[in-house]
Amino acid sequence: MQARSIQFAIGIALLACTILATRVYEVDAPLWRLLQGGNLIDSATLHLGGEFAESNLGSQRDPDGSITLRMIAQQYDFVPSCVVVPVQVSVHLRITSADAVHVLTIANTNVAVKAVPGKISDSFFELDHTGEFDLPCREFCGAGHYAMRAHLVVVPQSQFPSLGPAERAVCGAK
Ligand SMILES: [Cu+2]
Repeated sequence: MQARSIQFAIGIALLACTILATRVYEVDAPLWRLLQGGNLIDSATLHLGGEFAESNLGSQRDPDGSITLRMIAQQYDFVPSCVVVPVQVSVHLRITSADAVHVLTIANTNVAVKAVPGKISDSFFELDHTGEFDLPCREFCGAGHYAMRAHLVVVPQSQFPSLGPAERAVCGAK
């Protein structure tokens, strides 16, 4: 009789632990991330509105003079496919993925940013000379991975404010 009730107590304790552990990972942790300001986003509705709506993509000058650059990674390209930023200005890159995990890199620099579906990744970089850079994907993401790349054009600071939103998001067939 004694042994059975000990077994029963252990069984109840194990069950309680399982429920608690599941709850922590499935409910508490995601809720906590969300309350942290959680860079979470629904990858299925990216294009329908909000921060990553098409009209918000590309680079824009913020009121404090810095640049925010928003991009979406998807199999097998980056949107926009060509972006423009001014030289020697801090660029705040915000990127998310519509599908798989991708890594946006700026060739010949050490900039590499992971783009994960459901999450917004933040990164800051500043380029010290004008010119053009390749932005290849460095995370194998499927059959089209090796052709997945965008382009970055770094222009003199004086030239950037005169570019309209359309020009900042598209810089010709490169
Ligand atoms: Cu990729």
